[in-house]
Amino acid sequence: PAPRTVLLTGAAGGVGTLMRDLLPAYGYELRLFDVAPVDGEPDAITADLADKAALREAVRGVDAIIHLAGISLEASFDKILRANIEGTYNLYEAAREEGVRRTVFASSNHAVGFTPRPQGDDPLIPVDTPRRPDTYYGLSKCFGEDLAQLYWDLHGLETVSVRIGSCFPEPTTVRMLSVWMSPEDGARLFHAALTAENVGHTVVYGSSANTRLWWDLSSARALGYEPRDDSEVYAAKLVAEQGELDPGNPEHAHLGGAFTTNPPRWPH
Ligand code: NAI
Ligand code: 15L
Repeated sequence: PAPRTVLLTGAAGGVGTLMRDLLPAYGYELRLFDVAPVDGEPDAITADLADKAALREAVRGVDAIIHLAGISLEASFDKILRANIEGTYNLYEAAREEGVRRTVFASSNHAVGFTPRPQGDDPLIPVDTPRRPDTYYGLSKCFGEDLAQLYWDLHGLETVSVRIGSCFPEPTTVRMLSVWMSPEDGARLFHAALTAENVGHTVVYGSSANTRLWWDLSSARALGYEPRDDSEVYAAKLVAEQGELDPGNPEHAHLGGAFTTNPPRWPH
């Protein structure tokens, strides 16, 4: 049966807030989890991914998990280790103990951020391109994908790892014209990832059907995902303001953009 009750970790964050608005229309009842309070949601669970007892209680009885919580930019290895590596392990252990059989893991393009970006007629980047993390942050997403594979092979827990490009209401840079995932397409993709059958551990890129796309969406489409948005409607304005990407600029040479040169840092 299709999942109905879904634990949303990272519910207070940017993507979490967008998905709280969009996913209920697909019929999901969301249980919310975040270390930060969730605005206007007194029933949200306020706890850290380090709190194993809170996690165990949070996953009890849910049909599936969307795991967004964690540090979403570059930070010291110690911080990444605690929140993203140990935190994701703690969540999967809780899911195993409570028998939650499907997770959607928010991976990131930064797991493969040092992959040269396609130019001209170059082929799109496939999901099985070698991992080339651009930061400790990207490295933690590689760990999450491998943990998901292990928990499928060893314990039969299924995961769709979504290497999200940039999920924001609108693209704000020329790079984002290639990697943008509209919030509405994000909800379509998470819904497909929650409901597709026999996913084992599947890795997909998460973006809209952008004219300037850099990677191959076929594994996402195979789940039933049909993106409807294309960032190209924002292209004229952004290119007029910022110019086209300069292939001679190291920041623009790889998928990860500024994460490969001067990564934005977690402020907390
Ligand atoms: P965000 O930084 O806005 O939200 C992350 C949330 O996780 C925050 O509300 C924070 O309080 C919570 N959190 C952090 N550490 C925690 C811990 N130890 N225990 C419990 N909660 C904790 O990030 P955003 O943009 O919403 O991203 C969500 C997820 O998607 C992240 O895992 C991020 O790495 C991933 N992602 C997002 C992309 C995007 O375009 N927004 C692109 C690629 C991946
Ligand atoms: C990410 O992984 C970050 O969490 C998000 O804030 C954006 O920077 C995004 O990648 C991106 O590559 O634009």
